[in-house]
Amino acid sequence: MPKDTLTLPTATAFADDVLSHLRVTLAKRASGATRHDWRVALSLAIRDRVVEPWLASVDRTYAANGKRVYYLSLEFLIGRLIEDVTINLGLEDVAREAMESLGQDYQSLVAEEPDAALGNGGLGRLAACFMDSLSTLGIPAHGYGIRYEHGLFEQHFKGGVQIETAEAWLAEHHVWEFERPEVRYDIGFGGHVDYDAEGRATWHPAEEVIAQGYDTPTVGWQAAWVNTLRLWAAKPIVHFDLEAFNRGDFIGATASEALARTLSRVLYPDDTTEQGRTLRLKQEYFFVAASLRDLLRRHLFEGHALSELPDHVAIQLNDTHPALAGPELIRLLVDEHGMAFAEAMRTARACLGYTNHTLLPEALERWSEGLMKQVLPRHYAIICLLNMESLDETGIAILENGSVKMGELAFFMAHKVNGVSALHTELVKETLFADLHRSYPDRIVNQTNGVTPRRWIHSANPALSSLITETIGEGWVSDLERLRELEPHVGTASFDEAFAVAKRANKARLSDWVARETGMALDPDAMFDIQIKRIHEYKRQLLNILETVALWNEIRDDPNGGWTPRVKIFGGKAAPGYVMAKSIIRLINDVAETVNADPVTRHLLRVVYPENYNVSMAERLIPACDLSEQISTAGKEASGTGNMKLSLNGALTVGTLDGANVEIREHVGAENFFLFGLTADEVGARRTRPGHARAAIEASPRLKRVLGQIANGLFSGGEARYGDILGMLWDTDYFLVTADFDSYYDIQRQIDVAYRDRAEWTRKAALQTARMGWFSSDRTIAGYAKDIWGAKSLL
Ligand code: 26Q
Repeated sequence: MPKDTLTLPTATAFADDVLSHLRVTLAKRASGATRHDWRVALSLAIRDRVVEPWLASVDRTYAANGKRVYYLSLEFLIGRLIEDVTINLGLEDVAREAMESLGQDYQSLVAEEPDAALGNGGLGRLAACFMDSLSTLGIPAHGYGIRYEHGLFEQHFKGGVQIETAEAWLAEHHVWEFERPEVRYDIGFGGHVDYDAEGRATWHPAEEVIAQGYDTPTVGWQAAWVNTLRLWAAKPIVHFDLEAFNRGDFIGATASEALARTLSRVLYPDDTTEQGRTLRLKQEYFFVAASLRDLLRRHLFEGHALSELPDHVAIQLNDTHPALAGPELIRLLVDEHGMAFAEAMRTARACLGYTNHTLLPEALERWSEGLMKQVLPRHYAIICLLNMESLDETGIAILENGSVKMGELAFFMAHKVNGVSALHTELVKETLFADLHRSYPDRIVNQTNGVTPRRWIHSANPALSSLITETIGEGWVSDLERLRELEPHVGTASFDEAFAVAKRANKARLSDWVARETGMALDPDAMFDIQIKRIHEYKRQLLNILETVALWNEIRDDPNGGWTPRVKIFGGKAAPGYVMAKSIIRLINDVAETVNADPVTRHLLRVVYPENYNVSMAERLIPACDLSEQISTAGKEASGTGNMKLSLNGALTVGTLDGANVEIREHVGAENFFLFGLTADEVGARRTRPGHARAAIEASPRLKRVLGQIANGLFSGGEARYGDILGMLWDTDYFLVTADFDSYYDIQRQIDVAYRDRAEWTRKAALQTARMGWFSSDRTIAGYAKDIWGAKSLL
């Protein structure tokens, strides 16, 4: 890597770069510049320094003539970029000083950048961490996705109820992307298929749009390598059909425009609404088709034969959302390049890998055969052939009851299928794909998730990061297992005190923010107990808030009982169509209002639920956490990645034996993990016991009292507002909130006691950081590269 690109400019030189962009790019004088102008000029000055290492990485990739990784994902939950890129460039001190010299507050400018929220949650954020690690490891890679005009909706609370408004990150110029007007592909939909005398198929789509590429560089640690995130925007095929317009055909003139405008308009917040499902299928095909054509063009441009595709191309499918890549790659090879079907199938399979992220039946994608045939007639025919191949090879169908099972399709078309934690992978083998696993016993592998240390500790937690560097030196940011070197220091007075000071400072900083945002004053010495993630029944925010009410009751019964002061912090959005999740949000807000107003308990218990949880809020909350809530029904959380970020930053976990919690507990030590609840096996057995929920409530006076208070409207001004939640808990309780309640309440009281021994708690907290190094996404990506992709680092 050309070292000179990392040579840092002086603050004066960098300030000149910023001023130059202000004048030359934005045509503004410093005297007339808005804060937005300053931020754009700063970003461009930073971006300038990415270009050389980026071009150098491209050159080296072509020269090496090896394998490229293509990560296909409908979501990339990136967050803000100024700080991320600055830190990877080692430029943060220079940039800060330069902006101060220009009379601008660097920190607040950085905080005004809108989040790129092109994802819903874990799956999307994982894709962003993976891009970071691919670059840090120097593995040539492209991320491919959609350039949504509107990312995940913004969440507001009105009377405690979630209201959604459109997010508009592209409303202002997005400085990090490079528009590529020359990278365009026509993408077709609908129509019919013709066959010639040799049985060769030609698809004649009824409508077409253009996919146009926009590239964002993804900068690795110290800019030693830079990869590309290429996002596709839909554009109309003809800007305007003047002829049709002149004929008076005003509708026809805009048909392609209408489709193009909607295709990349908005990120789907979930799969709970039937509405707009056709559009979702079109989005999936749109970005898969553009990406495959792009990578085939590159492959052929390099002079390789199509039979060599698997030597140069590894395509990873982030869940089934891009599973049409299988049939589309076969279509391109057979229909457009004349390859025989059997060879095309073998070739495609050798390129493809599929990552499963969920066992929840409702989250498994199925498309009706009718819709598939209508939107993608040629692909439907190919899927029918694959269905026959699958039945022949394994006896397992891809088509069932009139629908295309995307999981089975992805599995059949991939040479490797992976789960995202050890437990999840075993459950994938035993349940979801048990039959397929018997037919292909070597296909399923595990790759436990990880998180990028650059964003999730080095950048988000400067206080802890400095302490680590002072203690073990540089190097740990790109080699996180070196955190183990902290262990001999843990338990020494000087290190533990410094660790406690850093945590206390982070909590004070969060308290200031909460005061600004909500007007509520928090005590930074209270335990900060945090649950941040999408709101879902299986994640059991309900269990947490019911326990909060039970605790409130006990404190009121005995206000001088030596209670440990706690702040319960919630963050997360519910899918707009997910009625029960929205009800849970309202209950949390209702409980917060009552509890926070109680003069008897307010110094001992607070409930905080800031609006609009996103990546940037996560970066604020995670460094300030004492207790991390990972309390999903065992067997339901595929992995979790928030659990890793919180523990890495020195939070202790209260959790079930679910997802990656199992492995986190193994790494940090069982004595440093607060375990409770039924195991995945026990959950299965309990659920089938008739009347299990009613029996559990009757057996727990504490829980019954809480449910009675909710039923009586104690938190809703006397109004019966929560019949849905109460009915669900008494009669079904699929996620076993009632079964785990007592176990959860009891462990929380043990946690209260543990927190009061401040020295011992700090020691355990520091051990988390020292022992969590394995959960770096660098380790995860190295695993994919070795076990699935056969890809090499070019560093
Ligand atoms: C499907 C069909 C139609 C519309 C939307 C969807 C859809 C969208 C997003 C289905 C699923 C998702 C997201 C899933 C997800 O985030 N899963 C999480 O992935 C993380 C990374 O592996 C894991 O850590 C989490 O455990 C898992 O829940």
